[in-house]
Amino acid sequence: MTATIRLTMAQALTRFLSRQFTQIDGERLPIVGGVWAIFGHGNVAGLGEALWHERERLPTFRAHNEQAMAHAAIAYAKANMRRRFMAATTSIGPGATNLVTAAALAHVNRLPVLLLPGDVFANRIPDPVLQQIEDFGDGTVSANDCFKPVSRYFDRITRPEQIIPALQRAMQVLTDPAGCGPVTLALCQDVQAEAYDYPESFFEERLWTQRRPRADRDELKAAAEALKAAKKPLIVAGGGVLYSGASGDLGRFSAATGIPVCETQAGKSSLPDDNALNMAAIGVTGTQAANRLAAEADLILAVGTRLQDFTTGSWALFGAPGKTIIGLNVQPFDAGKHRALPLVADAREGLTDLSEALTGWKAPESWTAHAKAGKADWRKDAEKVTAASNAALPSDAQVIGAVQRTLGSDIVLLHAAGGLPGELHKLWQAGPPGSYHAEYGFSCMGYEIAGGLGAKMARPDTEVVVMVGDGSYLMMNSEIATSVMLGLKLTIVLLDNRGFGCINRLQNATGSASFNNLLKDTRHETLPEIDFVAHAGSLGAIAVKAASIAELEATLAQAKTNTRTAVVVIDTDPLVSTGAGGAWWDVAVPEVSERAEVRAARAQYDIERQHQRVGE
Ligand SMILES: Cc1ncc(C[n+]2csc(CCOP(=O)(O)OP(=O)(O)O)c2C)c(N)n1
Ligand SMILES: [Mg+2]
Repeated sequence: MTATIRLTMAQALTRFLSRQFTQIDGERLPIVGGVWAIFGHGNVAGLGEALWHERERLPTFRAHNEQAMAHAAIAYAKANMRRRFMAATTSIGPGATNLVTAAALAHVNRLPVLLLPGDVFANRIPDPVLQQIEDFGDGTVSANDCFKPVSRYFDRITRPEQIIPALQRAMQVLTDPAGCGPVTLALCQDVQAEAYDYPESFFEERLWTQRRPRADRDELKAAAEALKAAKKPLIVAGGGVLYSGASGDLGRFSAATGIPVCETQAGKSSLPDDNALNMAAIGVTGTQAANRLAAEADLILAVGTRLQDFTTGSWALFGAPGKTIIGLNVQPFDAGKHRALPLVADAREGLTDLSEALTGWKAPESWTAHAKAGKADWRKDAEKVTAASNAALPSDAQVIGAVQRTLGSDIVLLHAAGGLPGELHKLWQAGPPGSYHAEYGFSCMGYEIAGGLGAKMARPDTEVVVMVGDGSYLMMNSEIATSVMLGLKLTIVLLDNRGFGCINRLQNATGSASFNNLLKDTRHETLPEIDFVAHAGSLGAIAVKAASIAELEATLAQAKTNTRTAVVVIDTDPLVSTGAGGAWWDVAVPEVSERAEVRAARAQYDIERQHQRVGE
């Protein structure tokens, strides 16, 4: 007879989760860092009760917004290099649908998060319950069907025993380096409370280790041969390098072969910025050093990258005719993009095998020297734009310089949307792996502060510095209060340029008039004068305004000694961005318009599009 234990489905779920472990640097740790919860009908009675029982082994955290709590969970997983994750539970209806954007964010960024929205009654007896959407033609549809396209694995639990296979499947997805992403288990309200005799074996402790697939021999041979034939090889390092823990291997591979490395947003900090062969940012927001190599390279070894448009300059950046791409990626879907020679493997394993296959081979010295000279030139350009200034309205770049000078590189610098990602990708001098945390797969306004909270939970001993624009801040700031409540200190630098500066610049660059982006260009009775210091202070932060770059540096130096979340506000210029570096980005300009500026922009657009490689 199998030993069983009678539990509700929700109790079985929390008991199972609290018995899953991971191992990081020899330390055995719970793989689930905790559960974010906002209760309502649909989760308070069932899952809420179960979480209370398990509160010592599986901590529950309360936030102020469901999307924000999922952002925190996602940032936690990212800062843990996907080795640990968190769950988020909500009521049915609006609580659940508030999670959908975050699910999409995790999906795009290939990050693990377990979403547990409440769902309508499986027995349908009290229908329609509060917040039930009621599809006229399909009795199986609920608001949670919105999660299907943005979950790697979606399931609706309509019987208590279904949680047994569902949780095992969920763990496979959450721990698989290739298929990793959000898992949504929609938990019918009545089923959460229903009891079942679960086998005790289901709750045995389990240790999850990182899977590291090795390359197929033929793919490895083809990749090594292509590399040996290359005269101008270039490595593009993506987030997969960091998640694989392959930074050291990448540095050694680059040093041994003389192949320069450039980094995507997710891959930045794969190598420290002071490595002379690290060309740093590539693509639309890239450095001149990286992008001129990309234009000339005859071989691109793309490691752990999705090759999104910001990396490939909308596929106009890699200009050498007949170039070869090698896609070293744990996910075959990515490895074969743009007709690449696929090398399906874990980044660390793949680089180790390539190193062995290339023993004694080096890229031509002139190419390596060309790269190093470009990097040195770029540093001079970057120093100029980030230097201290006493401009009344400093640029984002000058603020970045001040943050870097005061706080150094050995912090977690976190950002997501607005003009900052472009400036930081180019200009931030990253330190150790993971010191640069960009959410630029979805570039979701409102990720920043909640994300900072999750990163701090993952790295409590590291200073977490969030850089955020006024637009993103206004979209989602409530987790400042949570950070104060939990004693998790963040340093938030808020750049107030009174509107959506980067979109206004994009609007102008595509020939349109300034319209509906900067606050002054919106329909208004009164121009809002938002007092961010008073606002952040009201949420419990130590809030200060810096009137200049010098004041910003002094305030940040002071903030280092704080133990409470600090928000430092500085007014910035909405019209300035860094001209050096960068590459074309495909943003479709109207083909007909009454505006001459739009027609001119379209003519230029048609010229630029000719550089796009189609079908390569
Ligand atoms: C949720 C969400 N809505 C809209 C956008 C499109 N968008 C990208 S940046 C931006 C403006 C951001 O404003 P702010 O945070 O002040 O940064 P700034 O552009 O001024 O540097 C907008 C609207 C987005 N990325 N995310
Ligand atoms: Mg702004």
